Amino acid sequence: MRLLLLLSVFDVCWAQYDPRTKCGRTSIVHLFEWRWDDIALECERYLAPNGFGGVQVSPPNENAVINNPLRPWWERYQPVSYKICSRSGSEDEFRAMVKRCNDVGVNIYVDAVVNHMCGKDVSAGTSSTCGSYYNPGSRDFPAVPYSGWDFNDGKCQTSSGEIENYNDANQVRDCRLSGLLDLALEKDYVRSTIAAYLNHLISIGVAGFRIDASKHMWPGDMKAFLDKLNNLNTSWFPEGSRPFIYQEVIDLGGEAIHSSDYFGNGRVTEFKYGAKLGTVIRKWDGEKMAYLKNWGEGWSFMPSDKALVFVDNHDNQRGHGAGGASILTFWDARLYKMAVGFMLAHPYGFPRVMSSFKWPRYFENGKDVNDWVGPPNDNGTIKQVTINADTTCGNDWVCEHRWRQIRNMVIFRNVVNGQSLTNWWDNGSNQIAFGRGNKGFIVFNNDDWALNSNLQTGLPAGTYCDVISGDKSDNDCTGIQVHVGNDGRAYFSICNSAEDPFIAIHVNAKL
Ligand code: QV4
Ligand code: CA
Repeated sequence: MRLLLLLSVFDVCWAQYDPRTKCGRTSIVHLFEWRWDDIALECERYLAPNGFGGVQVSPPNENAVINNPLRPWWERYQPVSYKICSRSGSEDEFRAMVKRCNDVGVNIYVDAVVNHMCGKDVSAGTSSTCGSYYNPGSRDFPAVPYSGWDFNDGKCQTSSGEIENYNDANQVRDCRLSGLLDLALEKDYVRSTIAAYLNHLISIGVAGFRIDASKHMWPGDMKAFLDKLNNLNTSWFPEGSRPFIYQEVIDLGGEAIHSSDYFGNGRVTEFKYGAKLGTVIRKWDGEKMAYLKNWGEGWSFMPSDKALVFVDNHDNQRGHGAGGASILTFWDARLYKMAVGFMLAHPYGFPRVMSSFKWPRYFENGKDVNDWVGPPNDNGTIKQVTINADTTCGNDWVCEHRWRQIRNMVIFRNVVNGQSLTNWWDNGSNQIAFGRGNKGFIVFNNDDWALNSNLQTGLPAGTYCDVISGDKSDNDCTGIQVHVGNDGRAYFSICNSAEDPFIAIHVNAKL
């Protein structure tokens, strides 16, 4: 009995760090700006069958309609109310999506924008996704309701009222981030209002939250509203399940705010991950893949069980937020697949795969002047995600998560779940290989010459299908075959000019 009690306590204390994915699924995908109806379809037709654990959805609450520039993606980070009513759909459509995804074991995580409301200079009126009236000038948001009492104006010590110095923790939390009206989260009324919004989503069936701009809220204030959250809906989650929490905190070092300040509330986004991995795979600054041998805490990242990791996100794939020029995105497809493949094969952190839309990138003086462009749309209505005969997406949806190399590495991560990193090999340069116990093995060639090596895979003898160049279908491989001998060794040959210069095999892709 005592053991059971201990286990239950253990589970509770790890609860907010646990994504609570079903059936050993080990990653989530950010379906950025997708409509609720399309996400429901994707859960049923693609994400569940291919072992994705969940979806991060764009903010579902009512936001300001910005017309200059015309309907930018970032208008969804300017709340007007907590009504579930946005360009992705209505509350009914949101409810239907959550039910359909939960019913096939794909969790829904909501992007919660609760540090602020809309920009201070947005015009008053009813230009909002649900028609609610609001007046930023007088801090009046009757559809919540919030009034002047609920904002930080009096507390911020800078003359502009904006964050001016990221080395002053008080400014970072109590002043406006880019003119966004900053909520007074020390007030119980504000904490309770936010908790009510999140509890409404929990009652619908969501599994957890990405907390936007966490860096700009005091950890204690966040804990105050997080402690007010209900357990997850028992229609889909075990009794006593706590919502999964991951906090957006950009900490590349050198600032007053540290990721570790937020560890008590849940996981934290590790922005060093994508910035460093991009540098290594681009072979900038003398970095090389052989240095990935101690990837993770060895690179001064946060503890693995606190980290939410990703190669790129919706901000830094277009120059917003942090990560800089080294960030790899779908625009750099060949290197990007290697980076995402490495992330999904390596045991560090809990990974989020980015799924983007294409926009008309146009650089002037090194800056993409179209970084604001919103999702594919017809006169403001977000376009459907159409699926082509070759399973790729149409209507300018990139669907990286449907790229064979990425989809198969999501499956690889599920197959090797729980297995430690083994059999590391490298050539001292940019050819590396490693296994995950006796379940999977991966080899990369990022040098400018061929890789021809006989390596210890740790896998049982047999013929394996490479899941990067193809799939196992029926009892054949559509791509490269790898023959593992009784000694666990196999010969790998990867030409540096290969379309995808990496090979991955696992026990569920064995003939
Ligand atoms: C401008 C000026 C302000 C001025 C204001 C007057 O910059 O100085 O006071 O006008 O109204 C948009 C515009 C921005 C404009 C602002 C309105 O781009 O120019 O301010 O609206 O106030 C996204 C975009 C922002 C966008 C914001 C709100 O990235 O460009 O601002 O949405 O629409 C830091 C944070 C981190 C943050 C990151 C981008 O630590 O938390 O910056 N990342 C998250 C989200 C991100 C979102 C926000 C936070 C804000 O991932 O997508 O910003 O919710 O690193
Ligand atoms: Ca704040």
